[in-house]
Amino acid sequence: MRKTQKKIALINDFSGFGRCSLTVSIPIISAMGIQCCPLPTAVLSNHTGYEQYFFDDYTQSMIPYYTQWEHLGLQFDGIYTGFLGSYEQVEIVLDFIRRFARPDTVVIVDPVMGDDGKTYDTLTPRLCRELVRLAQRADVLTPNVTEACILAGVPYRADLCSLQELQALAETLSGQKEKDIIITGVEQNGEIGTFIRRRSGDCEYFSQPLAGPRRAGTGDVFASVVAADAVCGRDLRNSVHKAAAFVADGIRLSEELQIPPQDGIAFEMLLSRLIPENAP
Ligand code: PXL
Repeated sequence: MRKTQKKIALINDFSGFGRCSLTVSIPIISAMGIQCCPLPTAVLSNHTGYEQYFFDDYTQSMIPYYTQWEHLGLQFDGIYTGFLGSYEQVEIVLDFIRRFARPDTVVIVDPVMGDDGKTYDTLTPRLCRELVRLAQRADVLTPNVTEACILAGVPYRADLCSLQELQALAETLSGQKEKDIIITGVEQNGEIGTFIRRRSGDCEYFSQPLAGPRRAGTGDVFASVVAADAVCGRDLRNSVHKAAAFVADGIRLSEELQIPPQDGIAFEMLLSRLIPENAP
């Protein structure tokens, strides 16, 4: 059979420091053998978890930017969306999907909204409502517990971790369109868990010991591994285990290197682990 390479559009912000969004997704997904085509939503000096940051909203540039891609006749095997800089960007992303997705294109939506029960600075109520709409379009949805609660319209609780509650949350999120839902960052008894609800309705939960304190960009590292595997049609369960193990190893290494939690996961030295065994 002829060898081909998959291509993914990454709709996310470019933060120059702090290891999140594009600076995490591009190296990880590239190491997994996929061609990455970034469409920036904003340019930041550093992510919004720091006290101060420069923020340049890219809303007005996105359509002219991808119109050129249309002239090039581009189509994508995957479209992965993360941090959006304004509520208007949701309609832009939905337009992008209409223009660049084939029927078999996998749409991965990481609904970047907040963590630990708190929302990020840039999440306005309007953006929040629009992200609920975008989440409905996903084939693969990767919220953390905070984001899952916001999307489902239920109050966040740090101890929201029973299987019944997670199942009910995921069921609400599955909405009208079948999708795989992965709820990350379920913390209980010193473990960190992941709840999976497949598009078939089958559910699964697994957890592993906490590798260290929470870090910035963890969700981006996790979703990048899952997105790369989803585009390649790999089994969801395996890729979720792979992503969780990679995040845990990254957290352990970052602790060893004494990297401040705000500066993200030092994944760079671990990238070679993600290169597929059958790589040329
Ligand atoms: O990791 C999520 C994320 C992405 N992009 C920006 C952020 C954050 C979290 O703080 O600030 C700009």
